[in-house]
Amino acid sequence: MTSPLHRLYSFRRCPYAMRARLGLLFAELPVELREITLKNKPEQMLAISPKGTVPVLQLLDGSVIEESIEIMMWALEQRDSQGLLDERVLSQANALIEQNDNEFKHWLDRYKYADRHLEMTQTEYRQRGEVFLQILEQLLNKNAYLLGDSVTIADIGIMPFVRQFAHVNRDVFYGLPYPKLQQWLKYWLAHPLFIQAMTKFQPWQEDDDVVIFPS
Ligand SMILES: N[C@@H](CCC(=O)N[C@@H](CS)C(=O)NCC(=O)O)C(=O)O
Repeated sequence: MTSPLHRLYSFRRCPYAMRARLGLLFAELPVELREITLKNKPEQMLAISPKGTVPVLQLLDGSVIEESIEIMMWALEQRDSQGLLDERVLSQANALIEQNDNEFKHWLDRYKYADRHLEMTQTEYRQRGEVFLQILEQLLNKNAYLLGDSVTIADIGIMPFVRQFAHVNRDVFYGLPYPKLQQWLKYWLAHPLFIQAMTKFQPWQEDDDVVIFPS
């Protein structure tokens, strides 16, 4: 008999869910994973988190964490052998993640779906997004990671969104004058924990056996 685990509702391609999975992996905290599709959310997930976004972490004590940043924080508060929550940079990390989620994500969505937002051209949307990329490039000019010589919550919290931006058009992205950021992204794309975070799972169905992540 294996003991029960905390349960994560996740969606492989969602950048918020990616950061939550990365947080759990860095915390070395296995969970029961329920892969969902956004078009067909399980009623069990909606019952505990009616706002209907992923990721959602249901703890064994029944409490629910339904914001990706809080899932990362909670996981790393359990175990943080690599110091991702380094107190010296935590407020800076939070500010950078907030800027990612509030400003950069706004322009990223419009850059990605420019055909649905005709107020500006795709190039203009990309350039608005690049303001944040320039901030990241400046930080990476100083250090290998965003906030110093070692990984922090800022790197794993922001990386999935830069990946999404890059993947709108890889040729364009790798042609931009952000060599440090390009190197940083490539490092993360090849990182064993990111590769693990991107494992494919079939959408969960009620009668399925428990899926453990990482498997
Ligand atoms: N603030 C939330 C945002 C999560 C979010 O928006 N996730 C998207 C998928 S990437 C979602 O579930 N959207 C609901 C939908 O499209 O129905 C968090 O950080 O966890």
